[in-house]
Amino acid sequence: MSIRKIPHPDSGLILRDAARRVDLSSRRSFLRHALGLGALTMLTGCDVVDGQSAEQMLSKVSDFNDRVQAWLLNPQRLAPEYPESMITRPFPFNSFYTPNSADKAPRIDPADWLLNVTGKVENTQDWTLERLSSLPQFTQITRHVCIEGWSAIGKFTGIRFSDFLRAVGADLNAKYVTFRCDDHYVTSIDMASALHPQTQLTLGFDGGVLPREHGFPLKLRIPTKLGFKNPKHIGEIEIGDEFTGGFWETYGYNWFSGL
Ligand SMILES: Nc1nc2c(c(=O)[nH]1)N[C@H]1C(S)=C(S)[C@@H](COP(=O)(O)O)O[C@H]1N2
Ligand SMILES: [Mo]
Repeated sequence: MSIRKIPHPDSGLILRDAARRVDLSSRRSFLRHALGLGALTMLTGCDVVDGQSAEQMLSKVSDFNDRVQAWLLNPQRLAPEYPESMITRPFPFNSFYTPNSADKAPRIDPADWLLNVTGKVENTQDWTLERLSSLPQFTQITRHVCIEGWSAIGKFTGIRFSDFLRAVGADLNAKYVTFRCDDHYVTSIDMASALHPQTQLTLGFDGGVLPREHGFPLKLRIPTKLGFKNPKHIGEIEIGDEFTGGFWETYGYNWFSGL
């Protein structure tokens, strides 16, 4: 099956049409409805570009259904990782503000920048970029899937978010982690997803410093969730039990949006 970087803009319709023709059990159609196209793309590694690739994607899900089910039910399930040769360059830019232009991304002076940690944590001391950069880091190459119909593979370097939560003495039994960004974007995730081993507090991109348009100085890279659950330019991380939702979530996007 060919892997294309930019899915067809009509991929949702193509997939639905193909699903009508492919005979799926109710369990499989549950998977299809519960996951949606973005998650199916992450799961199967294929993008829908035409009717044939949509059918191939669905039959791939059917063929490996039991494996997929086991994977779905495993709280430690991993998003696929990719070789260097598959990195998408240039990596697309996206934002909630209009015009949707990288020129509008906030300009942050690293010397002035502080990360606030609030809510159910033992240590609410602010983090400078220097102190944050001294924590151990790892690199992973994963696919970012945007709900608007594109996906791209990128290389991200940063701190395992579970290590950061432990470093600040976060209450790991709290329900939610909320991210407030310096362009006023907001999103939040559940604690299980926050503790997932691939969830990363990202400082580096493609071997260099995280570029301004991709979230300088700090973003959350969470490859088990859709693109809008990956906040850029993070200024505050809050741990708490109150549901805080997020920007796109108030427009009806599914809050969990992940695997
Ligand atoms: N602060 C902030 N984070 C954000 C957004 C945004 O507008 N502001 N857009 C989200 C969406 S919808 C996507 S697809 C990705 C885009 O990230 P990129 O520009 O690095 O590709 O960022 C997500 N995080
Ligand atoms: Mo997105």
